[in-house]
Amino acid sequence: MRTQVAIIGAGPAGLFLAHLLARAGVDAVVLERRTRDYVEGRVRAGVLEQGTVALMERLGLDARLRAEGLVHTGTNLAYDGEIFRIDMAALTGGSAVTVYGQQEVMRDLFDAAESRGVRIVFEAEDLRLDGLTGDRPSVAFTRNGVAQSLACDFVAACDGFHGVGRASIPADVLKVYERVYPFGWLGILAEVPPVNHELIYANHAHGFALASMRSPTRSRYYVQVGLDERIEDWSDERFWDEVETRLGPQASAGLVRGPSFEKSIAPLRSFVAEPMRYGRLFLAGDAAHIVPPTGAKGMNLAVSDVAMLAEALTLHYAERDASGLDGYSARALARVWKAERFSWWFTGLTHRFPDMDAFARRMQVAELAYIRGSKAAQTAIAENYVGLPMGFGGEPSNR
Ligand code: RFL
Ligand code: PHB
Repeated sequence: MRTQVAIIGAGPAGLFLAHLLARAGVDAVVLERRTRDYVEGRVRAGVLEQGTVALMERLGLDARLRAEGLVHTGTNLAYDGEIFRIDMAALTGGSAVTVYGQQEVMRDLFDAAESRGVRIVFEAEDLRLDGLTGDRPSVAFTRNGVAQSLACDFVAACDGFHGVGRASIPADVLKVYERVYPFGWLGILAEVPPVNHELIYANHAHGFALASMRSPTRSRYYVQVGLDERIEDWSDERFWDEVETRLGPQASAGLVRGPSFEKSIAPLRSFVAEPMRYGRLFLAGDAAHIVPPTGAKGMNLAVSDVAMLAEALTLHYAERDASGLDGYSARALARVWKAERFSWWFTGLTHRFPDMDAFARRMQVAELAYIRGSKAAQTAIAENYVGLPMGFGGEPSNR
């Protein structure tokens, strides 16, 4: 088999890249280890930046998003029983985020794949990358026990944090920056109406809580838990009690409880690998960087990476101009680091750290009180939360 761009991984990074390349007439094949059902079934991101929405629109994949996505012009912070709203639209000249689950995004991308000529090979196992520093890289894999090889010009590693892409780069070439947080998020989905029409991020002495949603009838809640916590010890009742306590009486007024149908714990990490290129291999999305979910940035960063990578590959094939590919890593990382900073900062503002003393907690509360009274501070949050520019057309140009 031969193609121009071998894409490893059919998550958001891989599939957005495949659609962008198909639209530009660049030949690509996506190799995914799992099945479509598995990839689509993973409950993950919920908040789309305006740039991600703009990209869905550019690809003509926004019909369901427009019909079912929930546009949020504001978000809310709660602490010590108080709650206040950040009017993102007013502070950013009209920008907003859209609540539309990663599962829905994946479904839209998969549904349109065949008619757009996006080729995906599922259950491609034991993948190995060869010849990355030469002119003729290739990807070896097995499918149904049969060894296969895909020759290509470039490899795009969109294979997530545990993928083979980053692992194929010699350790002395990569510089890794990492912070592992001493807690995780326990999240549930429940078929109950959300407690509020917008998200609520809560800082409580017990720890962080987040009230989010997937639709007017489906809620997503998270509470910060220690890394030693076990899901079995969290009955629904215990979870709801904790959410109610942490949101506080004002924010939790009207909380509707119900049985959870998904419950999982995710650890929190900040991670960046530099550079995002090695020879003919390019890293994109979680393969190159991880953010704690507090800023709702992970999937959106995967999208901004591949928007830049698609542009660079298109320039290469259309005009034999390598400047985009040569500049990709630096350009992508410039945006990645800003999202890393916001996600790290917002995590520090809202979570309880094990080594926190009374002073440190007072500092958090003082910062929240300051934000509550400061338009400048709220503007800084709003412009980061709706998403810094992704660097392609179709976005509001107010930032
Ligand atoms: P993915 O989604 O991990 O996809 C990688 C794909 O590569 C495949 N793969 C391989 N295929 C072939 N051979 C191999 N050797 C392979 N190794 C791996 C995998 O099977 C998989 O299909 O990475 P990608 O595309 O970079 O996308 C990243 C996003 O999925 C991730 O950043 C977000 O889910 C993060 N995230 C959030 N992001 C947001 O933008 N907004 C949010 O509100 C948000 N909330 C969240 C989140 C992530 C969470 N968890 C569970 C980590 C909330 C949570 C709880
Ligand atoms: C979600 O709805 O899953 C969600 C929302 C906001 C975040 C993280 C996750 O910051």
